[in-house]
Amino acid sequence: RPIGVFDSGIGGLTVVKEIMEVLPDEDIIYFGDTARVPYGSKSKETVIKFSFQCIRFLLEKGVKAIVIACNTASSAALDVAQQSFDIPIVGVVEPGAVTACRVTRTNKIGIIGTEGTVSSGAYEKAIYRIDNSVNMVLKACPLFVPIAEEGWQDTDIARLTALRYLSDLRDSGIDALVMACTHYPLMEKTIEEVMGTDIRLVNPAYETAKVLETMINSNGLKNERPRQAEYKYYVSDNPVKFKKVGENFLHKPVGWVE
Ligand code: DGN
Repeated sequence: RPIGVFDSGIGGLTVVKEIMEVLPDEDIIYFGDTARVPYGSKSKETVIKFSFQCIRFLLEKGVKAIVIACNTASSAALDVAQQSFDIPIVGVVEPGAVTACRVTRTNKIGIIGTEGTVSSGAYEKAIYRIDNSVNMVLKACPLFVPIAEEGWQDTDIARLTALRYLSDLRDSGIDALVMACTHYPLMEKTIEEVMGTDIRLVNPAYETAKVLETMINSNGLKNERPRQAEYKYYVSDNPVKFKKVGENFLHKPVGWVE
């Protein structure tokens, strides 16, 4: 049976990319709610409602586990989804928080995400649950999202935007920076150029794939008869655009989309 992954749109493909690398034998069914993106500006109740609809859609496809590959949806809906559905569900917030706490030496962590994620308090909650002595600096970098979707992540425009958003953060004493939005791993090189190599960039997409691997193995859900894995993508609007923009996120062609 496949692993189900959903996001508010296209960004979750950065998580799919990592899952493909960490769990190459697993089939994946992806749902991108492209008709209703962004979730970041919507109320918590609405994001929970949408997330439950995405989960039910994936359950109908027969998935064995679900990854909420969106920071906004993970922040709002992970806990209640875990209580409401009888299937393993993983989000992206916790794995990023755990890694940031593990790598920091100065005990000061930066977190960048959408307005919605930054104002939700979800990262503070997740990090304080691990270590309540950690200091955090949060910053919304909304323009990174359209820049990544435009494929401009390695351009002067990206560098100038990163400089504008991140200069204060760079000089704030943090030594780890969580890229807490699905689109930001595309900007990794540019962000690193601005932040310098002493600040460790944490990619929750990769960490989430590792958590998923552990969960799949410990629940006996691993695909025991490996063959060429199958990937299917469903979207609620505009599959043509999804296919075109998605390549930049997946680093390879997006195959079957409906
Ligand atoms: N997928 C969203 C996130 O990770 O927060 C970014 C896109 C959006 O909904 N604004």
